[in-house]
Amino acid sequence: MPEKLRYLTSGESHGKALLCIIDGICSGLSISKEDINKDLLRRQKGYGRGSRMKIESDSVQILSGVRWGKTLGSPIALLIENKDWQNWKDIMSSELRDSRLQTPDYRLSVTRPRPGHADLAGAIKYNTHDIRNILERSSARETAARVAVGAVAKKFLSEFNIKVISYVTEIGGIKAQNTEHRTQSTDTFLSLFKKAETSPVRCPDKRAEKKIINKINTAIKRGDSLGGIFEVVATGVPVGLGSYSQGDRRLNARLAYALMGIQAIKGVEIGLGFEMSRRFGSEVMDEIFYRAQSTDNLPISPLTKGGIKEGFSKGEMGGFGFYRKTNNAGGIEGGISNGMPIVLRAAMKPIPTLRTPLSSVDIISKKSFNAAYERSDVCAVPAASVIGEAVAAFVIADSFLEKFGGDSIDEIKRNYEGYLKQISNF
Ligand code: EPS
Repeated sequence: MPEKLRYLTSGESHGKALLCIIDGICSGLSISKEDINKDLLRRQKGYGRGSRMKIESDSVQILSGVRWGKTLGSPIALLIENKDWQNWKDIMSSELRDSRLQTPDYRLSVTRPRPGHADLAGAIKYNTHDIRNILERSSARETAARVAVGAVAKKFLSEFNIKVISYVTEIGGIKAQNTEHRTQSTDTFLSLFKKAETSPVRCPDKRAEKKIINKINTAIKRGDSLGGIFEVVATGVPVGLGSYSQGDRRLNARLAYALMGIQAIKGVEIGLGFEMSRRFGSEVMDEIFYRAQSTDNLPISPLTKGGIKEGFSKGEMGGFGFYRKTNNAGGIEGGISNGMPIVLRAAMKPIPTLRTPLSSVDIISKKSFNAAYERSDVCAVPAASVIGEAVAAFVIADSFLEKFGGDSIDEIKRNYEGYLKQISNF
């Protein structure tokens, strides 16, 4: 997969900290801890989160790659402490300090795999009879690090008026009614986002929000869990990111890959998605129109001079030149961004850690038992939607750099301005 930007995360759920290194961010980009912390906080919110979130208050330490508030062009290392580590110091110690741990003692091990988790497949694969060795890293705690990475990518994209936003469209089968937006503009997406930001379940529809909270309450009472669907939208993305030339260069493929890499994601759609397969071709293609230079006095974005009203994507109504009235394609045609908002949707399964007993088999005794666990999130779809923003922002920043790459933010801006000038004359 072509990459200008790379990152890796490390860290266990109850280990000392989460770490990540981002490689490939240009020099001269302003970045602060607050830019990252605000997304870390957004990820921790959401009605239905468990008691772990009362322990953690995620905050980033910037270990390298930034000096006096600006990136150096060198790798950026970020660290987020796990506050809960204090309660797990012995269990998660890297040292064999406790003599009881010198020889396998299954009383200290997790031997009961939870259905739906990585527990059993992971234990068999990594040849361990202590499932803790598996669940610590397969845990979604790791996503805090990815959100930190995404916040850096978003900061980079913001220099080019690109925003990556999200909201929840459905939880436990209850659908938001106002998110049918295939023909809607950037402004509508931004207003859905604004509503979601003040909703405890990131749902822009108040009536659905109420029903969703009731359903989560039912799940809490039952010791059960719920999944759902969220939408990630990128606005202001120029025409021309990604390519049809190879499968792994297709922007849609890269975005789907990134979203599917989030824990518990079971499906991804772009634009009208699966629904497209049910209709005639004439009903789903986004027809192309052209409007000559506008005479009205539209405020013009400095980065898109040559024809786009502020807040609109190139290719949308609101400026002049080529435009479409619909966006069934979700902003990507032939693996290339087409200037319309990029619309992605991901489905999250219900969290598999349940208080409700489910059948499983102990990996030591081989006896059946009914799994029941005390501490867990009941619904983490709102958090997943923030994580979706992060991974999508990273892919878009990477594709952007692939096209306009440079070593400093000024160089990239010059390259981008040149391209915008070129396409404004197309
Ligand atoms: C998770 C289980 C829970 C979640 C955790 C993900 O943690 P614990 O087992 O400590 O109660 O709270 O999510 C986070 C810690 C987080 O920061 O999102 C799991 O098994 O995936």
